[in-house]
This record gives sequence, structure tokens and C-alpha cells, in this order.
Amino acid sequence: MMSDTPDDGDGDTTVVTKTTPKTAKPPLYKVLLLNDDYTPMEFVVIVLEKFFGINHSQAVEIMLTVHKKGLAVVGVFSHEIAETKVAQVMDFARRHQHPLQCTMEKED
Ligand code: TYC
Repeated sequence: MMSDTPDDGDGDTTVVTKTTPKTAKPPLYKVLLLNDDYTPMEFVVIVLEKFFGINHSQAVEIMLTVHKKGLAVVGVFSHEIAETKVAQVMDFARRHQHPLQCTMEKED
């Protein structure tokens, strides 16, 4: 009868170490909103609500952070979603003739 226990017959114990195969996780990208001197504050708040699902009071807070610090991370997404968000914001700003800039950056 064949044993299902690893045994080389020398009386020692065989240690079987199972490692879980690693699945590489895709990189994440930060979407950044940049300050400028011309885009109205209310427009930036609308952008944060409309494209990032951020509630009004949080949107005002983030807009003010960008206004004071020069930029802020407004979300972290997969490459494809981040690209879509950036394109949506840039298109919306362009259509309203505001110079608002939105970019993405790979997370470390
Ligand atoms: N600095 C702008 C102003 O004073 C407001 C502003 C905030 C612009 C955030 C862009 O991403 C921005 N009207």
C-alpha cells in the first residue's frame, strides 16, 4: 500500500512547505488636481462632486487644500480609471474655458 505521507524511508520527517503563488497586483495611480489663478472655486467643487463622487463639504475642503497648497490627490485608481478621470476633468474644464489641470502619477 502506497503512503500519501512524504517519507523517504530514512526515519526522518520530511517538511513540506507550500508557498502561495504570487499574483502581481496592478499598480495604482494617484489623480492630482492642480491650482491655478482663474478657475472658479465653485467649478472645482462641482468637478470633485461630479467625477469623483465626493460629497459637497469634502469637495470644498479638498478644493481649498488645492487652492492653498498648489495641488492635492483627489483619488487613487487603476491606470485605466485614472486616465478616464483625467480625460473627463480636462474635457469638462476645456468646454467651460477654465484652465484647470488634472494629472495622474504612479503610486510608489
Ligand atoms: N485658485 C482658484 C481661485 O482662487 C481656485 C482653484 C482651486 C483653482 C483649486 C483650481 O484646482 C483648483 N479661484
